Amino acid sequence: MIKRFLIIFILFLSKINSQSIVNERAKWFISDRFGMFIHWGLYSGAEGIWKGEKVRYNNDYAEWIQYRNQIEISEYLELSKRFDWENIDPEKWVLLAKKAGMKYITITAKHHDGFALWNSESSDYNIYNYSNPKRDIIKELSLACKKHGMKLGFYYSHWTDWEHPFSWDNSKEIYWLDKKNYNIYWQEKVMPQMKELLSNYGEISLIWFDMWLHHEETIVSKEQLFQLKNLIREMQPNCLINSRLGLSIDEDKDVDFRTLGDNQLGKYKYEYPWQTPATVAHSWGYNKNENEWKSTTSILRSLIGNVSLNGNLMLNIGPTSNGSVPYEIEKRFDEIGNWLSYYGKSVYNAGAFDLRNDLHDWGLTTYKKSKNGKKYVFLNIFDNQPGDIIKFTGITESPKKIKLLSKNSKIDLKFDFNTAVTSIKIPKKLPNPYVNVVEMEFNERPKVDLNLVAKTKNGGYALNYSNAMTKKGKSIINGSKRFGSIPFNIEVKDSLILKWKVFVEKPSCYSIDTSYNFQKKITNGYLSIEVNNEEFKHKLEYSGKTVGEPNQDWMIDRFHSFRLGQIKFDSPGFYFIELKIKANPQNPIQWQWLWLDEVVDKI
Ligand code: JFZ
Repeated sequence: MIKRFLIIFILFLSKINSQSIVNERAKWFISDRFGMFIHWGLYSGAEGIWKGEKVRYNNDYAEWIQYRNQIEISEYLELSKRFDWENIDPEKWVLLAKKAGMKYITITAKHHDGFALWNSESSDYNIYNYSNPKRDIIKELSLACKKHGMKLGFYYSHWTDWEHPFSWDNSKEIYWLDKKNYNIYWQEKVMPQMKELLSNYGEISLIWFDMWLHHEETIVSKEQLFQLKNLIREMQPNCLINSRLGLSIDEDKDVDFRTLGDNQLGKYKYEYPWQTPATVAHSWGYNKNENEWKSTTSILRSLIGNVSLNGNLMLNIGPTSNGSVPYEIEKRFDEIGNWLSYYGKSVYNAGAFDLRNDLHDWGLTTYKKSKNGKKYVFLNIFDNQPGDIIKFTGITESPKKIKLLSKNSKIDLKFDFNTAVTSIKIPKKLPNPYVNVVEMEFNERPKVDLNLVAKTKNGGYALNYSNAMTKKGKSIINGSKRFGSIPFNIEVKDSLILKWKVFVEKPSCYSIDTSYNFQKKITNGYLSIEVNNEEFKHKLEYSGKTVGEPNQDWMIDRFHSFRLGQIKFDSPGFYFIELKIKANPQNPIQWQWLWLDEVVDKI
């Protein structure tokens, strides 16, 4: 009896917390970290061009060409004749994913055009009827995935469908919107097709829905979404569902992972699983005019960046009408896979470390508890010229070992631990051209000091609003404006007190600068800094004006750097730096940062 009560109680707790924790079925997802997205369909045959005209609209997604260029269905179907049905081989996509170090694949089983990539019983508008020889791409892909141990997921456009007469196809907004008819589409296409996808292709790891608005802003009803969701839970209880299903967290606490906007990388740490869908260039479907390819380095940084915040990356391929993948993608995927084969330890099964992920200027940190019980902190070094010594600030106990990961073997690195800073000696020439990885080993999750600001490579401390340990007083946060010519700043109309903590390794001397915009010439406003019981008082000065952009006539307030003085740290240790800003509502100050720069003896 008590046992049963306990179980119910635990279930209850897990229910109310479910949006903040990882669902049991999502455990693989947060361990895999890296997946492949495939956008492939009739649109791939158009290649981003229709009757000589490029896909319309500034955001020229090639898979939207039917809608953007207003193509009739009968003509759209003609695209199937451009496909090289003999040569298309989904197994190649799986092998490419494997080679790239990806652990799961999500394919557009049905995109917005409504065209199914399998032999669908509920809609003739499917690939089986328009290929020769007849193909069921989803079947073939599912078999290839099974063969190669790859997890498989389906993108399914539930909300939008440009084929079904009663579905919502964007244009119908103007002419008619009818919930009753829409439900016919739902019951005779969406539900049965989903049933097919969940019945005939083995284990499905995730369903990736694509409604980026809350259902109340659309024609889809909450009931319809629950009907769909319940079907998945019933038929494949282990299958993950993403947040673009269209229900809010209040309505459904049980979405398995959050989908960020397209190519939107993570900014914050979440415990809850999340993922960025990303492209190598711009379009998702194949677009032959694509010209801006992200570099291997940039993709690796995106992947590591997401992992350092507990997120995933699902990187897209848009194969062509002969099934091949653009060279630019293949090349990068090879390079990424090669990198992951040596450095994947810092990505797979890894996640955020306790310290702020942007604490250091050499790169980002990831953390992992290994199967052997050891705890690893990985320094993913983005800087190609980090110098002879890399400093890691914030861990307050000595690592057991530090190694540089490399292609051939791990190289033991000499290091020196001092209270809160570990100085690691690294080779002059680092082994990898993209991102290098240093591994610190601990027996237990290391203790940290969350308040510290790390010293930059060039010897200074950059102190700002976001890395302050405490903030008191009222202020307004102003994002950057006018193309960034007006920088991010903190507006103070009364008073603001910020405090930072640093660790100083040796007796040293620092100059102190601060940057702000202040537009009064006469004032009693001031700014003061207290370090080490010494106070520097600075009367706010008029910072002037400047022209926002050469040869343009817009004047902007000038943000200017002022020297406040010099400070001496006589002994190594922790120091607090406190900044007080005193202004008044008539004379506000827009403040940016403090910069403490080590004064090195001139040669
Ligand atoms: C959608 C699709 O329209 C697109 O074709 C592609 O499949 C992509 C992965 O998803 O596009 C979106 C969806 C959501 C956002 C932006 C584009 N969003 O939330 O920023």
